Amino acid sequence: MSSFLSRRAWSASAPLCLFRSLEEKLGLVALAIGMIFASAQTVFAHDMAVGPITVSQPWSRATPGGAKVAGGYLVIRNTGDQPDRLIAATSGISGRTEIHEMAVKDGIMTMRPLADGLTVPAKGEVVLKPGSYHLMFVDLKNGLKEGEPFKARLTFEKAGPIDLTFDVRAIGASDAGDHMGHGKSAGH
Ligand SMILES: [Cu+2]
Repeated sequence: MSSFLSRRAWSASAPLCLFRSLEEKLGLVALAIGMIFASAQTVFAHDMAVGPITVSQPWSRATPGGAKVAGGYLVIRNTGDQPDRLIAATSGISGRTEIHEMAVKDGIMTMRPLADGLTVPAKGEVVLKPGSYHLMFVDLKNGLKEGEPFKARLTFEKAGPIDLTFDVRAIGASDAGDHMGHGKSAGH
């Protein structure tokens, strides 16, 4: 820090061209830092768009040994004037991929497949998250490991297919409602 301050003091008394050169260097450093952050966001966010539909932050979590199901979470935004509908999902990691909702029934949190898909309102969004709407990867071929992303495809009734990369977070990236609901679903 002290060397930086003395350098600033030195350059202030130096010819203008030297001072400008230092400013340009600082500017380049700032640009480089900005580019690192921008590319990091691109790598981690995995936002994808098709038509008026944008899907952001797809994530799942690592599964304990022998687990046969995993949840998938993301945000779907629709900037269009018409509602659209998520009608199907597929992934290489599972035998099938379902669209689920969770609800309290007779005081117990349960989940069920949405036979008609999930509507995304015009100029609106739907959040798939633990304890709420989610994708369910059923009949997992291998366990999911933290830090090992996987690909999946969502299909919208109007916008069509959209390919996504899901980040896999730690097993602990969970909430109680979600965990309980999956435990109850012996049918899976
Ligand atoms: Cu489910």
